[in-house]
Formats: sequence, C-alpha cells, structure tokens
Amino acid sequence: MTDQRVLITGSAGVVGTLMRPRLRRPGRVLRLLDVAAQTASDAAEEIVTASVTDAAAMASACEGVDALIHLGGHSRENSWAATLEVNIDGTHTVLEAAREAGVKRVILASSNHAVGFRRTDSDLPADSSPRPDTYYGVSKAVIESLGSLYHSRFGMDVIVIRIGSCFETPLKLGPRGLTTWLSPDDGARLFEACLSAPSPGYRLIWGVSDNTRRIYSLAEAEALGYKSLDNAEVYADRLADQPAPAGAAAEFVGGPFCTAPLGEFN
Ligand code: 15L
Repeated sequence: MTDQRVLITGSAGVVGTLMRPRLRRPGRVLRLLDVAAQTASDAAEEIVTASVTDAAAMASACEGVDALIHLGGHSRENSWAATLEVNIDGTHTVLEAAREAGVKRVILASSNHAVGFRRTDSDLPADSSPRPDTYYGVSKAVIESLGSLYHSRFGMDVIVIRIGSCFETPLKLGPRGLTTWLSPDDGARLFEACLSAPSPGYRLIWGVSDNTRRIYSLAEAEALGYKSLDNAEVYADRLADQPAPAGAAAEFVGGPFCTAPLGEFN
C-alpha cells in the first residue's frame, strides 16, 4: 500500500512544531512546508522550504498529496498589506494548488479571532458568524469563506478549525487560557479526526480542549470523531495569582487582541 502523504504548511510555526511529532504515523509521510529552514528526521518526513504565496512552489508541494493541513501565514496582528498578501492571497494560492493537484481533503487553521468581538458570556456554536477583532481576525474569516467556496465549487472536503490557543501549556496565556487552551495532544487528536472522518464535506469547528471554563462548543468537532482528553483547569492553581482580564479583554472572546492597535505587529 502506498503511504498517505500529508502536506503541512507552516510546519515550523507554533502549532506546526507541536503537531509535527504528534501526527507521525506508520504508513504516513509528512511533507513539511515552511519559509524557515527545517531538517527531515527520517524518510517519513519531506522538507519544502517555500512561502505559501509562491504559486509554483505550492503546485509542486501539492503533487501526490492526500490531505493538506494549512497552518501557514501570520499568526498574529500585522499590517493590512502583510495580512492580505500572506494570509488571504496565500490561502487562495494554497487552495488553488490543492485543487489543481486533486488534493481531496483540506484542513484550514482559523482562529478565535475571527469571532473575537463576540461576547464571552454565552456559549459559542462553531458556526457563529464572524465578528473579527483585528486584520488578522478578518483574514481568518476570509479563510473560512474560501474553504466554504472551494468545497461548494469543487467538492473538496474542507474542515476549518477555529483554534483557541494551542500552546504546550496555558501558563503563558494567563487566566484567559483556562478558557481557550487547546492542548497539543488534543490538537493532534483533532487533526486526526479531521483527516479520517468519512466524507465531511465543509465543516467549521472549534479547536479547544474540554476545559471547565470553555465557552466554545465541542459538539461540531465531536461529530467528526474528536474526543478531548485534556482540561486547562489542572493549571488553574498556577495561574491564580495572575490578574484576571478586565474591560474589553474580559468581555470579548478575542481578549487582548480586541484592544491591541489595529495593523501593528505585536
Ligand atoms: C491566535 O490565533 C494566535 O495565533 C495565537 O498566537 C494566540 O494568540 C491565540 O490566537 C489566542 O487567542 O490565544
């Protein structure tokens, strides 16, 4: 049987670095694409050094690929020009390359910042309409729309994940992390569910652990087969002496992004 080949864009970024060892499987090759230099650990990894904005590089990176996990792009606020070029045009370039190469399944990383100006006092279904908090959040809302378009027009299976905060622990996030954390192991469980769910069509789901203080719905991810085994609450004692968010950062899902200067890299 031929190996399953999974292309991961942004594989040297925060989420990519956490997922790389966790998504290794017998019979699977990870093709790891990033602008940063990487080194293959063994024959189960293929390295591509390229930008998601490079159409020719993306076309060749998509050859022979069964599934694509698109994490590449700016992961925080940036200028409008940079956000447009890398996150929006870049995702279009990635989807076009995937379509032309016949990649059947695409998993796109969105973010809580697509709905950053939704309030924190209610439960949020995964298909809440966008209320971005930044240009970055706008780019994630566009990525969600592009994914929907490519499914509807071309029949690709496209799953978009609104990721909460995926870090090794929620400790550097402060108390907000007790709500938003997606543990790396849960992240891998979620990507595995997205890779293996039969004929998902287009789905928009939350990427979060089953945190006691969670306000994001897990029902949509669980419908794909995801089962969270982690809960940020185990870190609550260690975050107890940190100040709770206040003002807009407390009221809205996007937390500190809601008040950070628009268009400024931070
Ligand atoms: C994101 O979308 C960012 O990529 C990440 O760096 C975190 O800031 C996260 O959101 C968050 O909201 O904590």
